[in-house]
Amino acid sequence: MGSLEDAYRRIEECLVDLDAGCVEEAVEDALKRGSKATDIILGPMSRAMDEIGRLYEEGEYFIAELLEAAEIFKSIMNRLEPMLKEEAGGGSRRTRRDIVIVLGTVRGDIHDIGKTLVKIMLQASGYTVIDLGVDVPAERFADAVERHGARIVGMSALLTTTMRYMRRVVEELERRGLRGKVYVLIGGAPTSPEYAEKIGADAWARDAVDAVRVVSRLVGES
Ligand code: B1M
Repeated sequence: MGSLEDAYRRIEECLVDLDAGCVEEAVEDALKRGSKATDIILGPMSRAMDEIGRLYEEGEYFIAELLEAAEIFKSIMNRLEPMLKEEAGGGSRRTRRDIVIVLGTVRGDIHDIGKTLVKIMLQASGYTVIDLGVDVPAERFADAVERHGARIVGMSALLTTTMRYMRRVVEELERRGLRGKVYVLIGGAPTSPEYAEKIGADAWARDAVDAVRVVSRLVGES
């Protein structure tokens, strides 16, 4: 038996233990108990990744464990993707395909789980997302903005060392006379609203759900 809270606790524990089968079972259990997919991903799954990061810092886990955790996270994200999309799209089937968002993890950084979640949610909300992947240099961001006539550039960074590169992208957009044409949105654990302001970005989003809210505000739909 047990409650939804128990299922969430199990998801977190099983992911920290890197037990893929156990995570899958606990996720199915949480769904049966009525959980939203978004709550699973942004709740216990993300908390487990924070704990895994802490264990890495303490020298208990190594890169191999981080990679394993990332694989488990991605397989659950794939399993839940249709539900995540349904939840992000809500009842509205409004199409905003003409609004293009260029998205990527900045140069030097290969963390892609958070960025992929942001992509899933934005696509589900009807936007066209051009995903440039990871380790993206400023020139590629700017090229994509020009080529696709993007309204928004979304940058992700998970490292304190790579978040600095976001400023370089803003500068490249300025250099090409594009800065007035696009909004710049940033996100990722080490970033903050203050940091966004400091580097001349327009907005910061805490997570993938918040990113949808912020984009909608930027393009004047809410
Ligand atoms: Co790395 N790593 N990692 N890692 N890793 C962190 C980030 C770290 C915090 C772990 C730790 O020490 N506690 C630490 C960074 C320390 C720091 O700079 N402050 C770290 C380190 C040090 C490193 C390496 C340097 C280790 C090494 O090689 N010595 C190395 C760097 C590689 C590189 O990028 N050049 C490295 C490598 C890796 C792996 C490749 C092994 C793997 C990533 C695999 C992959 O992504 N495909 C990995 C992992 C898994 C992590 C942790 C454990 C988990 C990251 C994750 O996926 N979280 C991470 C610890 C942690 O995050 N607490 C850690 C889940 C995901 C859903 O959350 O990505 O935060 P997140 O995204 C959120 C929000 O941040 C936000 O929304 C998302 C959804 O809610 N968001 C946005 C993100 N982008 C957004 C964009 C937006 C809006 C919101 O708009 C555009």
